[in-house]
Amino acid sequence: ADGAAVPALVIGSGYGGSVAALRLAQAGVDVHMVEMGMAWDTPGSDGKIFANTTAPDYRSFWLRTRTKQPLSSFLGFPIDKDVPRFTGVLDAEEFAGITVYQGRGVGGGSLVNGGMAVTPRRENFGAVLPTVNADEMYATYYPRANTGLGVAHVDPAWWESAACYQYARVGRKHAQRSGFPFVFVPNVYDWEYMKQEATGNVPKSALVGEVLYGNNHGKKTLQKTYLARAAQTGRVTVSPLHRVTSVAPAAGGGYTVAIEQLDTTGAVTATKAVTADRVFFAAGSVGTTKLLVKLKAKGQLPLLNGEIGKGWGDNGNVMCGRANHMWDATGKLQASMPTAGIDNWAAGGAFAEVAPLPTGIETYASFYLSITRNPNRAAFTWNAAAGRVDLNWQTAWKQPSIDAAKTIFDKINAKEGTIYRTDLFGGSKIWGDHLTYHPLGGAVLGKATDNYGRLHGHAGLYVIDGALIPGNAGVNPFVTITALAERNIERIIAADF
Ligand code: FAE
Repeated sequence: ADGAAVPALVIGSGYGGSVAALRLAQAGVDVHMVEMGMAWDTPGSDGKIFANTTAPDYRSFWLRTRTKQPLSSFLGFPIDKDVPRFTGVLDAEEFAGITVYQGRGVGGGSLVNGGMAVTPRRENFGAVLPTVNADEMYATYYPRANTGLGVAHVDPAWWESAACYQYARVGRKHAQRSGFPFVFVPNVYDWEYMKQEATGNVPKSALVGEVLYGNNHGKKTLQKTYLARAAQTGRVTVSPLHRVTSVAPAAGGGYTVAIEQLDTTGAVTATKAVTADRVFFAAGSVGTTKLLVKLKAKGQLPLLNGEIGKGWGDNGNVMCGRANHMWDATGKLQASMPTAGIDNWAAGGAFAEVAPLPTGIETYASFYLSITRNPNRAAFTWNAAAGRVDLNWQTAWKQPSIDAAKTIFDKINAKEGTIYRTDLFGGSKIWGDHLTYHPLGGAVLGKATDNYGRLHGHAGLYVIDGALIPGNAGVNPFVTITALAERNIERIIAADF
C-alpha cells in the first residue's frame, strides 16, 4: 500500500528475486515483492491459464498488438498475427539491434522458458564468473539450486522409445555420425507427468507443445518451487501488475521506491511510494540494468559507479534449422521440453540444444538453439531526448556465434547431404540472429557491485539476478543465476542483517 514501510523490497519475481525472497523470509525478514507482470493464477474463459504455442492469443505477449514469434515464418508463410494489447506473459523487447525475449509475471522467465536446467562444466566455470570461488559453487550452491528448482533427468529407457522424442533421437544420430558428443541435459519438467501425458491419463501440456506462452501443467515453475516455499513462511507478500519506476535515498534512511500499478491494458491506474530499508534489484538483466542506468543518469542514485550498464551479452544465442531427408522424420508429436544438446564447446565454441519444433505436423526439420562463445559486449545508456534506455548491440555482432554454430551444422550437413532451412526467419535467412532468450549482464558482479552483489555507492542496494553475469554462461543460464543468488543472499543475510 501507498506509504508502507518494509524491511526488504524485491523488484521482480524471477530466479534471483525468488531466491532472495525465500531466504530472507526464512531468516525472519518480512519481504515485499513487486512484479510488473500478472499473477498467472486464474484461468481464462477456455479454462486455461496460458495459451498454446501454436495459437497465441491476448495472453501471449506483453503489451503488443501483433505477435512477434521467434520464428517469423514457416514454409514461406508469415505466422505473426494481430492480438489485443494485454499484459501477456512473453515480452519481445526490441532494441536497435536485437529482440530480447523475457517472461513477465510472478515467476519471471520460469513461466515461458524451456526448463533446461544446466550446470556448466566445472572446467568452464572460471570463464563464467572469474571472481567466484568455484569450490564453494560446486560443493554447495549449485546443488542447493538444483534441489530448490526440482531439477531432474528424463528416464533414459522411456526417452529411447517415446514418440515425442523422435526429433531428439534424430538429433543424436546426426551428432554422433559427425563425431560430436551428444549430452543429456536435465530439466525442471515433471517427467512422471510427461509419461502420463503420453499415455493419455492427464491433461496434456508439453505434449501439445506448450512452452513459449506458458505451461498449464507439468513444468515446475518458480510458482511451484521457490515462490511456493516463500509463501509458506507467511513473511512474503507479492504485488503483481506493479512496476517499480524509481529508487532513491529516503530522508530518514533507507530508500523511497516509486511504483506504478497497471491494469491489463498496461495503463497506469495508481502511483504509490513505499520505503524500504533494503532493495534487491531482481528485474532481470534488462529490467535491472534499465532501472539502474536511468536512476544514475537522472540523479536519483548518483553514486552508482561507471560500470552500470556495461558488460551485456546475449549468451551467444543463435538459432537454425536443418532440412532432413524423408527417412529422417522428426515426428509430428514433439515434446516442448528439450532433453539434450550437441557439445562442441571446447573445439568450436558452441553448445547446440536440440530443440523441438512443435507444429503438430511432420516437418522433416531439425531445429537448434545454439549457445556460443561470443566476445561482443554491449552497453545500456540513458537517451535523455527520448526518455528511455538504449542498448548498442548490433546485429553484425552475432557473426562469431554463426561461425561457432557452423562448426557443428556445416559438418552435419556435409555428412548427411542435407541443407539449412531457409523458411523460418523471414526472407531466405538461415540464421536466427535477431534475438536472444538469454540476456545477461549490465550490472556485473565485482564491477558494478562487490563480489556478492552489493551495489557500489549506495549501501543497502543489491543486484541479485542475471544482470550480475558478464554476458555469457556457456550454457542455459537459470541454474547459474539461481546458484549465484543462493551464494550471495547467504552472505548478505549473515553480514548485513
Ligand atoms: P527474470 O526471470 O527475467 O525475472 C525478472 C522479473 O522482473 C520478470 O518477471 C519481470 O516482469 C520483472 N520486472 C522487470 N522490470 C520490472 C520493474 N521495473 N518492476 C517490477 N518488476 C519488473 O530474471 N534459461 C535456461 O536456463 N534454460 C532454458 O531452457 C531457458 N529457456 C528459455 C526460453 C525462453 C523463451 C526465454 C525467454 C528464456 C529462456 N531461458 C532459459 C532464460 C531464463 O528464463 C532467464 O535467464 C531467467 O529467467 C533470468 O532470471 P532473472 O532472475 O535474471
